[in-house]
Amino acid sequence: MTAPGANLKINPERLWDSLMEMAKIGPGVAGGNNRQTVTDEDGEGRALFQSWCEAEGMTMGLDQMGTMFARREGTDPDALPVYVGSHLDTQPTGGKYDGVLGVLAGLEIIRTLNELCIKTRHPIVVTNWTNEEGTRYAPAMLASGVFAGIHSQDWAYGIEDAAGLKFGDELARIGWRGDEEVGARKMHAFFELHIEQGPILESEGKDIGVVTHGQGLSWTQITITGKDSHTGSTPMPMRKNAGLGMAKVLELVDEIAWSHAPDAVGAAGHIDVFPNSRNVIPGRVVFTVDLRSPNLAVIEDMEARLNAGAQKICDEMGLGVEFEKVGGFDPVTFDEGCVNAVRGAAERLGYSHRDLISGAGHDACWINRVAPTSMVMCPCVDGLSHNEAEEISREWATAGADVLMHAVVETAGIEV
Ligand code: HGY
Ligand code: MN
Ligand code: MN
Repeated sequence: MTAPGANLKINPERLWDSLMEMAKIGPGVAGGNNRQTVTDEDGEGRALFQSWCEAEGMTMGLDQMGTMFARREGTDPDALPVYVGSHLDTQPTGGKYDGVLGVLAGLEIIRTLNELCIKTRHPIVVTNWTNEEGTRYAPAMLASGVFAGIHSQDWAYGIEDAAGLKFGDELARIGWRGDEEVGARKMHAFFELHIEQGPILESEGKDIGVVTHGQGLSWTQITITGKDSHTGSTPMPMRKNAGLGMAKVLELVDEIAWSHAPDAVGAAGHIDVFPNSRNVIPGRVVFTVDLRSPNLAVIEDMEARLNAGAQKICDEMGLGVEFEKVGGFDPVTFDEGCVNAVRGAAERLGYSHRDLISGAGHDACWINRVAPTSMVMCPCVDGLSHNEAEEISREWATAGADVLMHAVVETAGIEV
């Protein structure tokens, strides 16, 4: 006799239609999305998600960081819920699936269970974490970081974007600052489905990544100060070129990352040049160096060499330099029980799979600190993400959501 729920499968068309519907909100300029955190578009996406959840009979919780918790009751109201979700905010030139797949696959689980009148012992809560991307407001995974006790809420509320608007004010302005205390909720487990955002699964022809670990991350914001002056009439020996200093530092970042190949990576994605005028030598540059590795000692070595090397470059060029750590977390080992639930689901469903270390950071990396947590990954085309051309197949989305559902339902306990 097959175990209850053994043949559970999501509705692929319904999931795909919801992904495409959500993608209409905060469209990008090249087919992707620009639905940055606590913008009006973020608010619209939240409202659509809430309407879908309420149509499934779920009750919506909202905490003081704006994280959304849509709850489906279990048969045991005292049992801690199983949480499942990800994030609806996107990069400025983001794709349609980064984060969104994890939230809407969570909703699809509820839709499927409702359709089949299947109950679970533990309640299930589908979650949309505020500001996972950390682009408009650094650091990444902000709300899940407050939830896990990493950051204070007051500090998070005070973070300013490039226009000087505070996070807390913007969250209130879009009407999604809830009353619930952040982190008060206790979880039986947390599962997150996410596209890989890298090339491994597709290149190996694997449907599912069983995420055992997440690599660690370090964000250092560097400010180099020189002297604005005329690009034409300032003799070369007199120049204090902050832009040239940055270029040398970025060359150093690349060299440091390569020195720890193949597991370490390094680059700067955020660069502000002042005054950013064609005929003015930059007097100030502000940029963020992103260093990552699955190995904490490697991250610490890269940070130390970056700081020492950048200081040396700037001293030799007569430039000022300041360093500020603006984000980071240690490498993550996910919960063995939750990882086994994911692997067992992939095996039972007959999806090809392999263990995987997540190259990107995710809310699960922080939630793993406060609850048993693991992730499911599906491939994405050419491993491309944080690019409007991000793409997945319906089959990959379906496989990921099926495995997520089985891991969640197994953990929540089917009531027959
Ligand atoms: O930066 C990251 O890894 C994530 O996409 N926020
Ligand atoms: Mn993401
Ligand atoms: Mn992302």
